[in-house]
Amino acid sequence: MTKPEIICGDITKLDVDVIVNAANSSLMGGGGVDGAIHRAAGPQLLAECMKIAAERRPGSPCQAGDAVITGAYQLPCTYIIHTVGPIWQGGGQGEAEILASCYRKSLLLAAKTGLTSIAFPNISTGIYGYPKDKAAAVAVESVRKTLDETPNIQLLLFVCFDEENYNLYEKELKN
Ligand code: AR6
Repeated sequence: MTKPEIICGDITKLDVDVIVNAANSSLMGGGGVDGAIHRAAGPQLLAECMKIAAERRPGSPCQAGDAVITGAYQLPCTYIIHTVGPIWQGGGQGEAEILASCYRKSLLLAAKTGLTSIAFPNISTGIYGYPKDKAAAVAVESVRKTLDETPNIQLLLFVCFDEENYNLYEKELKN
């Protein structure tokens, strides 16, 4: 079975089949990794997101824990999966289940699309305030469980933007 790997760096630079975006429910872009992805992909990405949003639930086109796929336009990868992580509210509002669902649904969507390589950022650990140690544990557990069901996925990267996250993932993956 594929073993998740970790790297440090900017997810927008990766030449994998699909990178995952830590988006918000509007799918209209934002700060953090979402802003970096939209800037690097170019305005056609927002145009596709607007089209998807118009076809889905008004006001909240992508619920927390859900995932949608688009093209990647100017990025070196081929697709982008946009998933919406939970906003940390202390841990009693189902945050762990929602975060696990982001990783699981993104991976299943990549596999269903026939893709073989995927890169994840550390969803919810920036603007959404999820404690990094807890988020790393949820992410690793969720992808390990889901990889059993996605034999076509040959490369899964956790892309860490800071050393703290890199060290936390390194520890989790050793367990
Ligand atoms: N490559 C890889 N990781 C990155 C990059 C990058 N280029 N830039 C930031 N990160 P965040 P969230 C890391 O805040 O917490 C947006 O406004 C960052 O260091 O991007 O899920 C959305 O529209 C952190 O570890 O996403 C939502 O409104 C991780 O990516 C909201 O932020 C996630 O941080 C989502 O918040």
